[in-house]
Amino acid sequence: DSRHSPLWKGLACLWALQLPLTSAQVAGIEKATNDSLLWGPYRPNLYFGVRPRIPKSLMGGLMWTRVEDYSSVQNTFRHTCEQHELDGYGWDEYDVRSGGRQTIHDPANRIDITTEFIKFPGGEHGGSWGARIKGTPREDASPNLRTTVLWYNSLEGLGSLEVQGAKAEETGVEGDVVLKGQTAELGDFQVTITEGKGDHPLTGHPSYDEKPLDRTLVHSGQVPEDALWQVKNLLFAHLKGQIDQLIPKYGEDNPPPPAQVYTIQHQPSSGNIHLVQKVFEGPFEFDVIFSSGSAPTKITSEDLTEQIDSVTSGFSTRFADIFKPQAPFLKERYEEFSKSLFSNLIGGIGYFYGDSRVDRSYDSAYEEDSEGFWEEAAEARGKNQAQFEGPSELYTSIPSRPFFPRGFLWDEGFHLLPVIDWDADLTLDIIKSWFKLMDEDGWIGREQILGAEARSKVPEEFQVQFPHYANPPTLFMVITSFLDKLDALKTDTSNEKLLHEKSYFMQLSNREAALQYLRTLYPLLKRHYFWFRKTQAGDIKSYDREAFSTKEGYRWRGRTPQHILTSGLDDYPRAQPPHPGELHVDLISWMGMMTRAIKRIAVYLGEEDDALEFAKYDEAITRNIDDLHWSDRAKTYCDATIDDYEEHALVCHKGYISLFPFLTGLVDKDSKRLGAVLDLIADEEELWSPYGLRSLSKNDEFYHTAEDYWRGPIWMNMNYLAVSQLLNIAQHKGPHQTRAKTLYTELRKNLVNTVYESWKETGFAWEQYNPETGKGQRTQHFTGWTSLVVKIMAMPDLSGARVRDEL
Ligand code: 6A9
Repeated sequence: DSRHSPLWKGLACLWALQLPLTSAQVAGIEKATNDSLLWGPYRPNLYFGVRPRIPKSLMGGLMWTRVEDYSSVQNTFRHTCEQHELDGYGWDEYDVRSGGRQTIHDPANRIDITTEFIKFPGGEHGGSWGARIKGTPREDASPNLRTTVLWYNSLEGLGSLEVQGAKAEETGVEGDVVLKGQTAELGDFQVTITEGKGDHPLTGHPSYDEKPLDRTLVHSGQVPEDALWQVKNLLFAHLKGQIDQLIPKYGEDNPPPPAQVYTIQHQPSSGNIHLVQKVFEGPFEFDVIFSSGSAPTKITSEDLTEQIDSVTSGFSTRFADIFKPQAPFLKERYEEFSKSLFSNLIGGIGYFYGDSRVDRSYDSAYEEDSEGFWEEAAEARGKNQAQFEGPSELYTSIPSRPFFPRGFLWDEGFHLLPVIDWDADLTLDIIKSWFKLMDEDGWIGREQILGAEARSKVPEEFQVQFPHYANPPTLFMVITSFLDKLDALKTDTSNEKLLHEKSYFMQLSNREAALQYLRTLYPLLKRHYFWFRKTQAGDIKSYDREAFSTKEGYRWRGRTPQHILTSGLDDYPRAQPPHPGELHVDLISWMGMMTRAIKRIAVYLGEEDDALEFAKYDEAITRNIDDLHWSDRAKTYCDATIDDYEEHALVCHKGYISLFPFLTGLVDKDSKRLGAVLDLIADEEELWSPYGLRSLSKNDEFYHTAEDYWRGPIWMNMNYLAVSQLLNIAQHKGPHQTRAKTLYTELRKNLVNTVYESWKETGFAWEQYNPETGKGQRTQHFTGWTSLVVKIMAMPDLSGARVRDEL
């Protein structure tokens, strides 16, 4: 386990002494950090797919199906994650540095598959890894369940890959299959697909002599690079060719059994794709081992066995230290649940590379400054002025493996809040990756659909990104969390929790390294910040003088009458009809959060002039949130617009939007508005439900109407912000402390129960939860921000109960 290697130990000592590192030591740290992140299941759109963080390189993937009849195979051949075909799957345990275990429950194929993935550091090229693939027939499987399993490796870019030793004249490979390869980044390497364990069907059919199923079949090919990701189509085309030969040979009356029919032709050679097929009867197990040529030793199956145990126990200890669920969630089952959610979040991290579509026409309709602007903008979008840009790369976690296996900007800020507690260096790397996507103006695209494989999942009309459209700047919350950790370490070096985490906290454990990181990032953060200020500025001429003088008012660009997708709360009700003089209270709140974050970094870096400038904006934003957005009548924060009389009018739809100043930390514990905010939260006729806070008040005319996406259902990202703010108020003396404590305790319990109950019942985390029943709904296996319950469970119990009602 890399954490116990001498390098890590040495670093821990240096940390303890707080010695400044030499530049050679820093380089060593960086190499170790990068190396341990090179490989991973970074193709999260697949049930199991491995690749390095290299644009064009070696990829691997797994496919399987039951082969007991001729017809079902087409529908049960597993490769890409799809909704509603499995009874639950995902990582039970996963750590990006060392590996973990995934289980897949596949009822139609009557089998459970586990994929264990383990990393082995060493050598000059990012180390080696091993994967153990196991199949266990389910209870309803026939005793001789027949399963076809394929592992494939493909190679993009320069380099070579070829099968060692195997001959096309033979009927298949006995023993292990070995692929030898070489690329500039990976050096020389070898991939071994072991013979493994398990019985093979003895079909008795004459075709068996041609292809005895106790041999491993290998088919190598050379295909255009852009076809490589469509490996299942390639396979099906090839299988069809095989079937077309087999059936006439043996006649309709005596066809070979399906297990025989659905086999590839044994044709091992060199090429950019290699399919390796095994056919099993009953349970099975085999390993795929990638050995880096420059690593000191070759990895064996025994090494893999040993490491699987050590990684598992290491994970559990560390998990308990960092995320141990607090009362009332003390039963074992909550820890298992928490581990699974967190592992799926971190095991869902992917590396994406490819071109993307952007409309940089700067069409004048995109100024959105006239009445009816949304119609003109829609027309401009319809002109298809998008171009291909890039290719670019992105290292990110994703909202959902089956449905949205790609990067989403504002989702990522939420994903990284648990991740930074576990691995700060990883988190900082992901943030860097996102900021590398920023253009010269300071824009980052909301949805990152990189490459043809990613695009294949998105209807044409949603593929294009627009450089005047924003999305909430949640990455700044993560940077704030990083600063919190730096501060905590400075004042409390004995903090057990932080000490345990430190081996993954190079940037934290060395102040110089942290400063260097922030210094490099700071200009990018500034550019992004000023891009927001400029492009999303509101037109506040018509509002009152005081507010006007500071100009702090903001409007999301890209709205239509029914949607503001850019805000992230797609169909939440807003002013009608849209107006260019509209001001959005969620956006000014995000601007406030972002201003405070960047101000804090400026202070940290000694950028005093900047800090003063940001302090000015901070003050003005805080004031304008009240001046422009507080409704005395509705006793809540509201969007603003210009009404028929050309006057400032508030548009109040109570729900998440009304809470935004509070959710982003801008309502102080002593604020005279806080009481009303808590009233709204606590009111069962409005936002409070036994399952969490509703996105829209039950009393709102649009509650539960139309798409009903952000019009009532319960979302974990917003609830996480609410419960965090309640905790903050509950922990400090103030007029609302006691009430905040009660609300915090209840909300925390409700949220955890909701996600837990649905998970227990369905095997999945969900995109949102029904406000009437608490049931998970919309996207299944939504392991993105729903995983925030991991942090919610780890929050302190403030109930003060001495004898607890344990759940
Ligand atoms: C459209 C359909 C196969 C919608 O979690 C990602 C986003 C959030 O950022 C946003 O706040 N989700 C939320 O309102 C999902 C968006 C998916 C758009 C994909 C194409 C794919 O069809």
